[in-house]
Amino acid sequence: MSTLLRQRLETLAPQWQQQLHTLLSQHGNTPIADIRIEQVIGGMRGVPALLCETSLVIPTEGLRIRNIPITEIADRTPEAIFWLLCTGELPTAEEHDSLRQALAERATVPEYVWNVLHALPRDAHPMAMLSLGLLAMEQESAFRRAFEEGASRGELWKALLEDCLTLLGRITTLAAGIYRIRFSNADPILPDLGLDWASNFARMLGLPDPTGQFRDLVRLYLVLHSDHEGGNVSALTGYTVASALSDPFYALSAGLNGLAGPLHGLANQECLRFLLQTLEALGPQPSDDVLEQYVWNWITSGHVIPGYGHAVLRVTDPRFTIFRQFAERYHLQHELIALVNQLFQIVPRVLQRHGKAKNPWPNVDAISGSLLYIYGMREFEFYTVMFGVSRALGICAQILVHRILGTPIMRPKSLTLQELEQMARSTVASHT
Ligand code: HAX
Repeated sequence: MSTLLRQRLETLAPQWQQQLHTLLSQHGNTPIADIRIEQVIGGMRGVPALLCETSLVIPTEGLRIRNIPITEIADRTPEAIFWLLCTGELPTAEEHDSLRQALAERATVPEYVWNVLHALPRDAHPMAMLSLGLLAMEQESAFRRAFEEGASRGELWKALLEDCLTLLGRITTLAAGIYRIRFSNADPILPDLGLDWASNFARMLGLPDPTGQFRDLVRLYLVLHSDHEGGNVSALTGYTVASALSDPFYALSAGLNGLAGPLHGLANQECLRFLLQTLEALGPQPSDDVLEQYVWNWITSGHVIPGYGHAVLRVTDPRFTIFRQFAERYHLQHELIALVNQLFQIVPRVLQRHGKAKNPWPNVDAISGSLLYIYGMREFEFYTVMFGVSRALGICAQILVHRILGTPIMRPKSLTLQELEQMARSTVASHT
């Protein structure tokens, strides 16, 4: 057990609970928003209806983790980010090392999990393998055991933290093992308990990395994808499942199932497919005019441009910019990076001309897959697993904070189309 993280949270928990209690007792009935019918039907877009302490996405700026812009902490380790997500503070060196050690101690994946994965069809999707591998370990849940043994509601978060550390400790070994089983028919590489989370993950993937640049990319990747406030499909799913007091194994597995959708985490896989198809169709270094026409044809034939647009962001995703800076720093000369940069000049203009997408700018997926590809990870069905390993940090931190705050089971009110029509009529009548 990372006693330091638990100790810090034991100090912070009463302060957060008091803050929540005061807000509810003073303003519990204060309305904060009107909701339009198009929002009810449109995936609750823009409805401020969720509590999320770990991060927020400012439409005109991008991700902030615990109110720190991602651009200021992109050089940190995933351990530091997880500590920050959970506590709202960056860890001291001692705290950081205790968390690193706690994750390393838990990095061994039990044999029965590998047996489950080996029993799957050869062409199982790596995301299905990841989700299943996590779920297979559910019977080890400390949270479920604590609940069954009658732990008080106020104490449950401690067992939940224990599960989160188990899940995070193991997920890198599991994901790297899936990469090797699925694509090379090779055995998983055992974790090196002396390494940090990202270095171990990079090492267990087994790709050649003579310069250490791939390890640096993996570390950055794990930091940048860790959290994106509470309303995205994976975080919201994880939170919803955990709100029923289903344990973190269920919640994380469910959240990652949502990440596996092409409009969400699978977009990086789709994005790379799009880039490679474009290169195949047009050859390297197409002219701007040729590329613009190609993009236009792509959109007008009913496809989306993967890696562009966002439900919340209205500017270039800073995580895209950070990845571009990584490519510049390491002088990556590759036709994919050239195409990513050329598309960045062209796609926003085309999307604006097309006139549908509310945000014509690139999101993180517009480049992330290209970097993995250049460093030798060519199996783009695996890219969402990379994303999932990172997003596990955010999902775990979010459900942990919710359990500390003791928020109740999720239960928004749903409405039928007929009820909405009636509500619309009575609102219109009251205004005339
Ligand atoms: N290319 C073409 N059309 C696009 C588009 C794109 N990149 N982005 C949005 N549009 C279209 C939508 O399909 C929609 O068309 P319809 O009205 O015909 O359905 C219209 O523009 C309005 O959409 P929006 O309000 O701007 O966007 P949404 O909030 O509905 O959806 C998405 C946001 C990210 C799903 C969307 O922009 C998209 O499909 N982008 C491509 C896929 C992608 O990059 N997904 C990853 C997003 C980041 C993420 O979650 N990563 O995990």
